[in-house]
Amino acid sequence: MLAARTSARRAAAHRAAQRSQRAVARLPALFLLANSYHDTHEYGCHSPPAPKPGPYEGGAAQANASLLLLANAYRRYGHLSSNLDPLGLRKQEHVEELAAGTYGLTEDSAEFSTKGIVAPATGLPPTASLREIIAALQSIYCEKISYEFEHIESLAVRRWFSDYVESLKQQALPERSRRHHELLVKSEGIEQFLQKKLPSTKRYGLEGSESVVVLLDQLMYEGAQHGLADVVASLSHRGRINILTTLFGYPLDVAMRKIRGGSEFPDKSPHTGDMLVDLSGISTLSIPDVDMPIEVEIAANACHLETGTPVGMGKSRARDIGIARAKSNDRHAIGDHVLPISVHGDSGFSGQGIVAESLGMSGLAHFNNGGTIHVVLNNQIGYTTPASHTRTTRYASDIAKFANVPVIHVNGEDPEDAARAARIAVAYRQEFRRDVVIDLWTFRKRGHNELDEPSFTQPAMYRTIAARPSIPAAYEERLIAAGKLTRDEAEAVRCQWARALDAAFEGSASCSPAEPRRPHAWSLLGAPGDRPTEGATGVDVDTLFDIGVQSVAAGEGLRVHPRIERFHIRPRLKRLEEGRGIDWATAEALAFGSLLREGHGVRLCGQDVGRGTFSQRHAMFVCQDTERVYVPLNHMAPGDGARRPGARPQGKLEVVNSNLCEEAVVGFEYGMATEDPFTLPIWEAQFGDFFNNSQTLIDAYVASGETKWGRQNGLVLLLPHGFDGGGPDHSSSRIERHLQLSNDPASGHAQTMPNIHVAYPTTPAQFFHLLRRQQKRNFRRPLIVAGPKTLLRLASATSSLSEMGPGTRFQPVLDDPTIHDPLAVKRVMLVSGKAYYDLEKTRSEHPLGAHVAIVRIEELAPFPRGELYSVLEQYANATDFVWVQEEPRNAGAYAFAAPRIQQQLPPHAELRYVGRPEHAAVCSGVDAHQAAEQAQLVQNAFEGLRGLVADLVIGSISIQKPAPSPSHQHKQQHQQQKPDKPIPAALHPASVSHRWAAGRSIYAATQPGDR
Ligand SMILES: Cc1ncc(C[n+]2csc(CCOP(=O)(O)OP(=O)(O)O)c2C)c(N)n1
Repeated sequence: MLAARTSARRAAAHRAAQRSQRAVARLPALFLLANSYHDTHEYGCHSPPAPKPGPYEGGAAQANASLLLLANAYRRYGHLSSNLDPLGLRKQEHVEELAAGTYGLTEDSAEFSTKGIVAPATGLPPTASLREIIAALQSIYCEKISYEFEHIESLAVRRWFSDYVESLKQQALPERSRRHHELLVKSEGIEQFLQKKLPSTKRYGLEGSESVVVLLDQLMYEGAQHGLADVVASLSHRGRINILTTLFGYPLDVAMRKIRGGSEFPDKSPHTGDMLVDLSGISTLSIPDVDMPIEVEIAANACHLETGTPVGMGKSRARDIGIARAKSNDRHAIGDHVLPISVHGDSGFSGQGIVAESLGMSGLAHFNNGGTIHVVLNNQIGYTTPASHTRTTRYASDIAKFANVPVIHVNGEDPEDAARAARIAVAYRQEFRRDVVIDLWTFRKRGHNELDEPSFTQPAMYRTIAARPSIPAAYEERLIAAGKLTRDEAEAVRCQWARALDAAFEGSASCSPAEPRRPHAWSLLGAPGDRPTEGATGVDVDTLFDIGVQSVAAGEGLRVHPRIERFHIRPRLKRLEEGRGIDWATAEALAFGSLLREGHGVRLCGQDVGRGTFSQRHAMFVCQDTERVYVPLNHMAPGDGARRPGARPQGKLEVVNSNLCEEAVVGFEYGMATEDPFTLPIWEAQFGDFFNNSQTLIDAYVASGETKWGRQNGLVLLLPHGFDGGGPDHSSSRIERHLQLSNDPASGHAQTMPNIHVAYPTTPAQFFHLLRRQQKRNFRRPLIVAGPKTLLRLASATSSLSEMGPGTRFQPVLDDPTIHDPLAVKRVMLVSGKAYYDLEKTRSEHPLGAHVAIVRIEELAPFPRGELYSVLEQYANATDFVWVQEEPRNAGAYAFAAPRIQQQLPPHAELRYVGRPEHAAVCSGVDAHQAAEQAQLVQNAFEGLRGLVADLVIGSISIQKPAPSPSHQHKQQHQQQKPDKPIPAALHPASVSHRWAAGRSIYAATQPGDR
């Protein structure tokens, strides 16, 4: 009955797919839709339409062409003549282009019409003298705030910018000077307090740059005026502790506890914490003059400068989309809900390539977050290196210009100017949903840290700094002089803050930090410390069939490339029909599709992932007539589960063909992964080894983020791996490096909190389960997969649908399925990944093949001790255990796996190595050499079998029982838990052992001690 229903459903699904393909063939190109995949709001890329310039009011300007040239020169070059340096060391320049005479204009020229020359709201009358016009342009473009926007291609954007800033002077900004004053007092106060109490602590203080606190506060204020109640900020080290406590609500007592050497986590927390200058957190702020609470997350970041930039950008994108989803905001445009802010140092911003990478992708579909506001905290020095040596360019911010990003330069001397810069930046961001940079010029009062002596290297600069009042003090005096504040009021603010600091210092000795708050969606998963749970990941076979068919169903009117039809669609349908021969790409599609059906999202990102590096995936079809992009899995009919009460709506597959970049992209994906646990986040390297361009992100975020910061992430790194003639730099995903990141203890004790999974699966079904397991458990953990290349099309590397069916799950160790008599096995080959298929082929043709078991370790970290033990114990007569790998000995999994395997072997057995010797390059770049090496290593793996098999007979004659070695005791305990199982002979030292000759192993029957 069931079988009949199943086959009827299969037939129906198949017919539907065929119908849709026939429909495609019939449809004339005329009916085809425009390409909308990349900019639909469901992927958060619904941006406002490209700006168009308004009508040109140039009638009068044409009459005054010289005057227009002058006005435009101010827009382009005004910044060169502006007053940006609070130290006064950088002098305002004389700029030829800003001289009226350059355009033949003289002081006594007649009155000019200002229409079409400057923005109407400049405050200039309709006609004005040259002197008045120049004065207005000077005050707009050449004072303590100036701009660079003339490099932007769009005339509409340039015109918007000049109109906005030319009108701003006339706008009465909301009076917030008391708020600015309070923040400056706090910012200065905490530095002075810490300098007095803990003078030997390196805090990388904010003195000299306090106005950044005002700037950030004003950004949030301005954002709130646009309805932005969420902020995701990434900060640099400079003044971080100051900014966190004075502005972002980080508990003062916890900060003091940390400064005094304590942890930012509760006492028994498993998290190890981070440096003082990398603290992070989530808080809800109540900001004066803002009538809604603001949710702020300071994203966790590593000390590696600027690596937090793309992380924050990714996080804010995921949060923005998440909020829109939660609010069922169908008209959501990216950036509607979240204000992303990124604070940088001047040397870091200009020096670190990841900044350019991040800016370069900021405007791309699938990476857009609605615009990040970048603040360059430009204290004009990096460590001991002056600005003149940190960059070739004039400004620290210059790198932003290549990405069409406008720059607002502002002198940090006057916090009111900083606030003004914030207003412009937020207005721009809201108008165009693009990044913008504020270059805030400040200084650094002390050394790089408080223990450094800055005058060793910058004596003149530091004489100037010592001679000037602090920025907060100077501002206070100005406010008092202007009658906006009394001395008593200023003193009251100071005293109140001093009391708070004293109390926090006292309290820091006994305070107990709370577990860090988690982004909202994470509360649906297990809390830290909860028991990890995970179950079977198999899926009903009919459902898989249905998903598989739909994964290649082209949309109406879409003409698929005939070769895709022939080599991808038809074979997939045929294999699904047969229920076997399922290849990797199909298994992957089944994993994706089943997760989507269950309400998870999937984001697949990397270079050319839509088609797949090896032209295997075709997750997106491109219409051959219109180039319309179509992702079949996003058009699946809902499954039965969708009808269940409370079922989540079907998820979406976001296929992200990224720009040619690894570091910032991995950072971005990590940021998204830490925000949204219900989207499977995958980054695929074009070839496995290209991951190492993003090594910092993998070391310091993906692999260690949970340990340091208590923030989980389930990022999957798919790294094509395998020695198949691709050359030294296309062959290895450097498994050894990922294994080195694993916290799996070599001691053999199970790790309660593994930090990453590293897998090298050999079948599509295993890959399917690995992907599904990521989402189907109550926690999230990174997964690094050494992925297939040649295996993608290897007929023997396929699976049946039933291997993905109900009750099935990922197997960390795959026993040899061909062994009928385990006691006949003399040699156990242990292998991970692709080499299995070479060995298996040789073994199947070898006359003594029945005496060799090939055991696959599919998951290397955490190391599957128990599973391996259970497999090995069957091979009671095996005396020869060989690790076989195609990587050189100084690479691959050998160094990691060998000691862990050794613990599972009989006491006198020693794991042998067969593989390439140590080598500097991954492998030979000469195809013939590489192929010969590969053949040789397989041959080596089968050497000496004859002698071993002879041992089988001798070994069965005499078996002695030795005293258990300490390393073997836990195995015996393991045995004791299963009293009815006979102790296998292989666990006792056989009377047979190996003898090693120079450089080569020889196998012979020997007595113990004869080695
Ligand atoms: C990738 C990286 N390289 C080097 C360092 C060491 N380092 C820490 S701060 C710093 C100077 C940073 O200067 P800048 O970006 O101008 O920030 P500032 O300290 O002046 O605020 C350096 C070189 C680092 N943390 N990360």
